[in-house]
Amino acid sequence: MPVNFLPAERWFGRNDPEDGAAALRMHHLERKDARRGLIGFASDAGVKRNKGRPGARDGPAAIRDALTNMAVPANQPRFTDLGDIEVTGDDLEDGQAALAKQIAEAPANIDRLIVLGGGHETAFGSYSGLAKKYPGKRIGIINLDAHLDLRLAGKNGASSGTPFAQIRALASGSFDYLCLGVAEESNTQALMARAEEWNVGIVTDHALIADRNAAGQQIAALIDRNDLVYLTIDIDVLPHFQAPGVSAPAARGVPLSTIEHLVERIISLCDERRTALPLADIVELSPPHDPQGVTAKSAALLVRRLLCS
Ligand SMILES: [Mn+2]
Repeated sequence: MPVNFLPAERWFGRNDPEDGAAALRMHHLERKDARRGLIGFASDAGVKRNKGRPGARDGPAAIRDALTNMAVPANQPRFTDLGDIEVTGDDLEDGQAALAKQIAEAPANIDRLIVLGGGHETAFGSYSGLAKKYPGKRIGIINLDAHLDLRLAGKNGASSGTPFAQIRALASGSFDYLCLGVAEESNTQALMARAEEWNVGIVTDHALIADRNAAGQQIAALIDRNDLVYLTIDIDVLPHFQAPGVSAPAARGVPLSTIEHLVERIISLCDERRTALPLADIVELSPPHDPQGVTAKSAALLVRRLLCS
């Protein structure tokens, strides 16, 4: 079977009963019928087609491992682990379709689902599922990424570099895309010109390093003009010392504290303006290139923030 569905394994981790009932860690929150959900997309197909170094397939397991023992803040919602979609070969399109189906058919009580990638090809499955689940709703996309990922599918087909061009084709007239953390040297002039032609909002890594609120107005405007926000985080937006384990490490990058601030701002602005944030994903973690587990920990911090708010 080229695309497999792997049911969730039991969560386990450290227990500190001597510290009392409030000594909760993330693994204590996992149960059925919760408000928050996790699903993995264990795929290397998109990164391989994009000529990157493989390893993203092991991302979901590594993020769960890094998350399990993190401490839980007060009054936290529970979460449900929905298991993994596993793409074993080059069956990217079938894998994306399977992910979209799981998202569209996720239990109705889940108000926010976090997808653990996989390469950035995860995003096409994520968006497709969200669009299927909420037909007719205006979906605004916020991508935290060094790369625009707006390349056109060439003879090798879709990849981890093409998801937002594919999403635009699917969304036809309603494509609304804001990319935060764009690195000048990581995007050709062809992509920058395409972004301009397609009205893509861009805030560069330099702008966010100089002022962590540099994207504030663009984020607020996108949230105001849409019914739903889909947040996608490419962990290669971080500097190499906070995310060495990615297909393409960044020499500069936007610091984790700034990315955490952006995620927090997006969550709280969505709450304030009553725009839903039903779906987020975190992609491009490559555990074979992450011997110290730093990248997995950076990713898990962001997942925790999305689950615990
Ligand atoms: Mn990307």
